[in-house]
This record gives sequence, structure tokens and C-alpha cells, in this order.
Amino acid sequence: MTKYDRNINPLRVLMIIVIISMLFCAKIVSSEELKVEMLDKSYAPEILYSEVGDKIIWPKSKGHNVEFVAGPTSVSLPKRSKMNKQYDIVLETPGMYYYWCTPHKGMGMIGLIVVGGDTSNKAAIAKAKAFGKSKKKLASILAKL
Ligand SMILES: [Cu+2]
Repeated sequence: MTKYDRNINPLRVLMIIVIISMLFCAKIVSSEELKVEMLDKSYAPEILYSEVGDKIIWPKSKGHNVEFVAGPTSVSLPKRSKMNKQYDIVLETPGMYYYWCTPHKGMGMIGLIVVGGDTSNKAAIAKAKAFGKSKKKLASILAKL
């Protein structure tokens, strides 16, 4: 067998393709889908722990939406969701994210997402805007972390 033959051995090429596709599939399988329900005046769970690349879903719920208020400083926050529609996002930067429901932001309808176990921006989240009942709620949620 010449050197040239060894390099283009079809079995070897096939093995490389199989290994690359296995790695690719493992990467897809490792990202999860997580759900946050929009209840009467609250999100459940109020604190969602996710990993980088997980898909986070707020299933459609009448009268509610999702509006991001704060997150890691390097990140541009996701767009505000439409009322009465399902909302899906993928967060690619570790850290804490804070959001509220636009019509119920003063009634305690707020939520936090901790991506990749990173709570390094907790102090900044604690200083973020909160209206009415949500001020106490934010403090109590942060106290659980
Ligand atoms: Cu709401």
C-alpha cells in the first residue's frame, strides 16, 4: 500500500465522518428544553436554572408576556415577547437574567434565570428596577440564591 492509498482509505474517511457526526449529535442532545409557566400573577418556577444553549419556553398564557429587564452586562437582552403568545429563547451567556410581565410588573410577576450556575451579577440584579409588590418579591427571590 502506498502512502497515498493510506491517506484516502475510504474506511478511514467514513470513520472520521461517523465520529464527527456523533460529536455533533451529542452536542444537540445535551441542550435541554425548559418551561416556565405564566400563571395568574406569577411565573413558575420563579427561579429557573439553565445551562448555556438550553431552550427556554414560556407556553402561551392569556394576558401575560415576558420582558427582560437586566442580565450580564455584555449581553443585549432578548426582545420583549408578544402578549398571549408562546415565547422561546436560548441564552448563550452565563449569568443572571431578570424579567417581568409587562402588564403585571408591579404585581410581583417577575422571574429570574440563572444560566450556567453563574450568579456573579447578583448585586447588579438586586439594584435593577422593580415596581410595587415586585420590589419585595425580587428581594425575596434573590435571598433564595
Ligand atoms: Cu402577567
